[in-house]
Amino acid sequence: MKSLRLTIILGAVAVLVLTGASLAAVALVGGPRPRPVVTGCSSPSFAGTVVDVTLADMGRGMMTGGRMRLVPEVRSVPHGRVSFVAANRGSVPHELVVLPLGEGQRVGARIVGADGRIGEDGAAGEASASCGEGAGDGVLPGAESWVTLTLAPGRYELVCNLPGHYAAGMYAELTVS
Ligand SMILES: [Cu+2]
Repeated sequence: MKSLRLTIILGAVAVLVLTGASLAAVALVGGPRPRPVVTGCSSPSFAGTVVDVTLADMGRGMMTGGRMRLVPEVRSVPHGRVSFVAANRGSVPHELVVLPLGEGQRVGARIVGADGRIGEDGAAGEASASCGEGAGDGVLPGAESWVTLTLAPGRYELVCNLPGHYAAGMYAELTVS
């Protein structure tokens, strides 16, 4: 009897272990894939005007609903050479695109296409390379991207144009005086 009880206990332990292992396997294989996170990557230092831009979201699995943010550290800069440093503090890839604003045009008012993106015609430039300068495949969480542009006086809209991100709130105005 004693050995039978021991066998039952061992069997129960084995079932628990196997259940735990299969749950862990499901966590690894199924569900949202963990995004690569880059740490320790930062831009070089720039002479002249620098605009730090924070790219953020409210967490994994969130795509729309106005809960993504693009926040420049300053609202206005002098014209000429301006370096943008876009830091992704969110959990999904983001980017920074600099678009001129027309007379009377307001930020957040561009037409979003069926692909979830806005038009980028006339863009002054972008920072969308993880740990790099200029255009790329998107800035991974934890990474920075940077670009130096020569901007004429005017109003500009800073956006993230990954699908759905503009509609989710990733735009901000920057005045170049
Ligand atoms: Cu984004």
